[in-house]
Amino acid sequence: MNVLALQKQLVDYAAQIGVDKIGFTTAAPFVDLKQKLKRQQQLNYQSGFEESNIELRTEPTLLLEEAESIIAIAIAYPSRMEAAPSGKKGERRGIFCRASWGTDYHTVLREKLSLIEAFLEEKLPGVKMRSMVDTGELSDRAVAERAGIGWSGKNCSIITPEFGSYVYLGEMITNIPFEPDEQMEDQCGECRLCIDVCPTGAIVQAGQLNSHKCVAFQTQTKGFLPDEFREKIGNRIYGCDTCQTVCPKNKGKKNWLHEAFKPEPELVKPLLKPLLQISNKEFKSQFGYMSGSWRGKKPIQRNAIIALAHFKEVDAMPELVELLQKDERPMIRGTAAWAIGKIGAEEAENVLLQAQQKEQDEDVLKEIEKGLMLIES
Ligand code: B12
Ligand code: SF4
Ligand code: SF4
Repeated sequence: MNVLALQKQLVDYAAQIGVDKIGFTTAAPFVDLKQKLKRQQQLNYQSGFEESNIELRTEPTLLLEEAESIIAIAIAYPSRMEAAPSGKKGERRGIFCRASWGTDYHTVLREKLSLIEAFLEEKLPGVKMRSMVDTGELSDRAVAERAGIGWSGKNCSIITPEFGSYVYLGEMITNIPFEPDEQMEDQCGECRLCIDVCPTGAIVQAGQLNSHKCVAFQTQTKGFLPDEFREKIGNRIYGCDTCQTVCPKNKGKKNWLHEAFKPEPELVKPLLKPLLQISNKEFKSQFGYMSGSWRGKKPIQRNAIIALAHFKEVDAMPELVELLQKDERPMIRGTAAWAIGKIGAEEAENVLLQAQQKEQDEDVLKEIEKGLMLIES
């Protein structure tokens, strides 16, 4: 079959199955990215969530021997929700970032890529394909950039003229020599809003992130949240959208296109207090379908405690005291101790002094100490 004709049919088919944007690039090595990744590794700016083998990340033929091209797909996700509940005293709420609204995007994009695989298999039996979304070796952004899906913004995101940066990315390496698309021109221009508003200064320079400083990364770690981020995280309990919400290229992009990503307001802006006592089973059944649940309930609970401290939510004292006295996890006891000190309610000092007598864990004792110092200050 004529490759150009097949490419045209594929573009039409992708639109039919709800792929918002499709682009094509060659399977040539990602030479610039290789250098960037090496530099990021040297500087210890990598998050640790990405594939660590730089060769695999930048040489598609190592992933599919006969690789000729890469098909890049983008699916838009909503930036606003209808009927967002607002928090108030006694009923404070946290927020999951937009990339966790609705059904886990890995599921949705993998489904689309499977449909494309079946389509190509039917047209060209025996075709070689390898698909990936987020957890694969390739850099989804570098592929999308080279396939003309969007430009690489100073906030690190791939920005499309149609949907802004609120797009998920995925790709498929194939042995079909599809015609590559043109890379898009940078459209950030002189703007640098994202760099200036980032709460932790994580964007070191245009397009370069120190992941360890990024709130989105910090909300996903499982240990104690380093002190320097406790004031910055606010009520974010998973991810961070600040460098996208300020972006002028996202203005007016509601992207209400896919039912699957429609957020459940009570889940993406959940009440914080009930999160402190949620069981594993309840967490899984309520939040398990969202991408933001991938690290389990522990980081979410830790962030919820910090968010309550951020609001100085005196009403949460009984729940926090219970965590400090009874929770089996030192990180949760310690974070609760810090939060109690930060809220500084009437009983805070006594509660912390009592806990100091009983506590055996050194890390928790340090947090109790910090809590006591916060009350004094
Ligand atoms: C690890 C990871 C993270 C880490 C590190 C992010 C980062 N910027 O590197 C953390 C946990 C912080 C993170 C956060 C987020 N992530 Co993330 N993440 C990834 C993952 C798994 C790998 C990214 C990676 O390799 N980074 C290393 C850097 C060096 O490479 P890169 O960003 O891929 O490539 C670009 C840079 O090199 C850039 N670049 C341009 N100029 C310059 C200059 C210099 C000096 C350097 C070093 C680089 C550079 O050009 C490349 C192409 O754009 C990808 C999925 C995947 N497999 O690719 C998703 C992915 C990048 N994440 C995604 C999303 C949605 C997010 C969040 C928005 C989620 C949220 N709301 O909290 C934030 C955004 C934070 C941010 N400002 O980047 C989407 C991005 C979609 C898009 N439109 O761009 C991806 C593609 C997942 C997906 N399949 O949809 N993420
Ligand atoms: S996601 Fe948040 S912390 Fe990370 S770079 Fe963007 S604004 Fe900064
Ligand atoms: S805020 Fe400005 S500089 Fe940052 S990504 Fe958007 S357009 Fe580019």
